This record gives sequence, structure tokens and C-alpha cells, in this order.
Amino acid sequence: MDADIAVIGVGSMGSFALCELASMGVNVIGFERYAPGHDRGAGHGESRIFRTAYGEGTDYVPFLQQARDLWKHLESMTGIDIYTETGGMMIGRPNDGFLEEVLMSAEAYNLPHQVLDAEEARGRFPQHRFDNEDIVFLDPLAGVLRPELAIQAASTLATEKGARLYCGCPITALEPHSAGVTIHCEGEKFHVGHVVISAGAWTSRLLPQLSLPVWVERQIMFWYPAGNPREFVPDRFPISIRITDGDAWYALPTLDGKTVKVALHTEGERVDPDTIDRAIHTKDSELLSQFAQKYIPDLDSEPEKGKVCMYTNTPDNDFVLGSVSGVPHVTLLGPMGGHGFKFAPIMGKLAAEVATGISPSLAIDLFSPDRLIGVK
Ligand code: PYC
Repeated sequence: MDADIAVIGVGSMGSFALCELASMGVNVIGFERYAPGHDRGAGHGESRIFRTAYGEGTDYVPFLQQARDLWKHLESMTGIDIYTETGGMMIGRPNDGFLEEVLMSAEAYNLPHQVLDAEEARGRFPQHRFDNEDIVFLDPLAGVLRPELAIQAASTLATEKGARLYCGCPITALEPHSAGVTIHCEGEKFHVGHVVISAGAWTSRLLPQLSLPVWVERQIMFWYPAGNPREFVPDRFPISIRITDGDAWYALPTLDGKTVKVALHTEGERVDPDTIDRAIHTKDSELLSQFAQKYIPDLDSEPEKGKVCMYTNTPDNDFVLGSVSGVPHVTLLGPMGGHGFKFAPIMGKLAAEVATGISPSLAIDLFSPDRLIGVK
């Protein structure tokens, strides 16, 4: 046996699973097709949002509460600045389903928050424009995560704790059998007792027999120069999400002292992760630039740069975490759709618990892979 457990994909989720398994003293190998912190999946973009009152579902709040503690723990273990609490603004109409769920989750879990009307919001956040009908939900525990640094920090910690990490190793096939799993990596074979699959956009290819009903979308993040960048520093410009008819427009404070990251969270073009177009085209930013001009008018009318990333979506938008009936020795960790990064440390911890046969410290039924089997 080459290892007790292998983690396939050492990205957002996999780096934390690897770290947790190594911390538990498990003999574990991580396989990564590129290198930790790469920009070809879903764990890059310089900054990502953390928030606690959760429009995607109140059930996610306990995971977020634990994730927050774990982000802080990672910072204290590594001394690296990974999480900055900036506060967060959820902007939209009071009868929007997402905002209703945000409020419900705050009430259900007694989360600190404030709700402003448009006039109050104009006074406090002059960088934004608000429609008269808007409300603004303020989440003081929200903030900015630095994804590349986080993934690199978790992978480094994992190797310091004894994990082996093989980079540049795309896995071509997995064969689960009664004694464990055989991993095929470009002509080489590895035999392990169990695999945690955290391969994001490549996950369904590793278990073709399941026909997982997941798909990969091309998504783009943009950075706009600000006229007065001092107004957009983390202390003055909380992360924000503006909800319009099912779409979410988000903005994060400047980290380079010059540009503000803005993007649209909506249905993207369906793509193949190996042939996705990673170039940025003028049409990619047209809609977003109009939005930015309207709602954050100090930003330039054209972005300075853009980056392509991938969402791997499930039909119900919920995460995937757990074992799969009929597939021995496999724990699926993802896909996580377009809202998973903030959960990475808790999802990695839970996957490590499942893979080692420990009862998960939070109930994960919501994420059961079995719910997807047979769904078209
Ligand atoms: O989950 O906060 C989030 C998010 C924003 C954009 C994509 N995901």
C-alpha cells in the first residue's frame, strides 16, 4: 500500500483535507495536477468573500461559524495574513428570496447584524449608489479571504505534518475495489486504502460510472481602477453583494491600493475544464462595466484586468460531501458550485473525518452524494 489515504486535487478543499489528515497522523498523499494555489480551477482570484448570514440557506450557518474559527486558526498557525474582516453588505429589495434567507439565517443563529434603508446606506457608504427601494443587510463578520495564500499555507502545513504531495500529477483513472483504490497517474499506479476526491471541475471524470449530474461553467472576475482608491481600502469598503433578479453582483475592497475586484455571479457558459477559453474578451466585461458605472461610479469604465475561473455546479446548488453508496473507499469532497471557497477549512476537516470513519462533527446529510445519483 502506498498510503492509507490519497487526496486527489490539492486545491481549495483538498489542501485542507490533506492538512487535516496529516494532522491526524494519517499516512496520506496528495495528488495535484498543477501546483497548490494555481489559477486553473476555482481557488484563485486574489480575494474571495467570507460571510456568515447566508442567502444560499440557513443550514449553512454552523459550517460558516466553524469555518471562521478555522480560518483564524490557519492564520495563527502560519502567521500569514489570510482573512481580513471588513464587514459585508447584502444589497437588494426586502422581498428578494436571497435577502429573506439572509435575515432568516441571522435570526435563527442570533448573528450580529444591522439593516439599513437606502438613505442610511447612502450616508455610510458613499462609494455605492442605492435605489430608493433597496435595503442593506450588514454582516460585521464578513470579510476577505486570500485564496492562493490560503491554499499554499494549508498545503505547506500538510507537508510539514507529514503528508506527501505530488504535483504535476493529473490522475487519469481511479479503480475502487474491495481492498482499496488503485490510482492511475500517467502510466504509474498507486495503491491506497481510501481516496478523497476534491478534483473540482475534473471530479465527474474520475468516477464516470456515477454519471454525476454536475457541469462546469466559465466565470470571470474583473479588477477596475478606482478614481480615489483610498475610499476602497478594506477599512472603508466592506465586501458587498447586490442582488438583482436572481443574479449577484459582488465587489471586494482593493488589496493592491489601486483596483477594486467586481464580478457577476450568474449562469456562465458551460465548458470543458481542459479546453476552457481562459482569454478575456471585450464582451466578457460589457455588462459588468455598465453595472459598475451605475452602482460604484468612482470605478473606471473599463477593467484593468480579468481572470477566468470555473464553477462546478450541482442541480440543487448544494455542496457534495460524503461517501457514495456502492463505491467503496471513496469520499467525495465537492463539487461546491460557485459559493464554496469560504467553507474550505471546515469541509476539509469533515472530509477527513468521513474518510477515517469518524462521525462527522457537523451533520452532512444535506451534502450527500447519493442525492445526485440517477438525477438527469
Ligand atoms: O459565495 O460569496 C460568494 C461568492 C461571491 C461570488 C461568488 N461566490
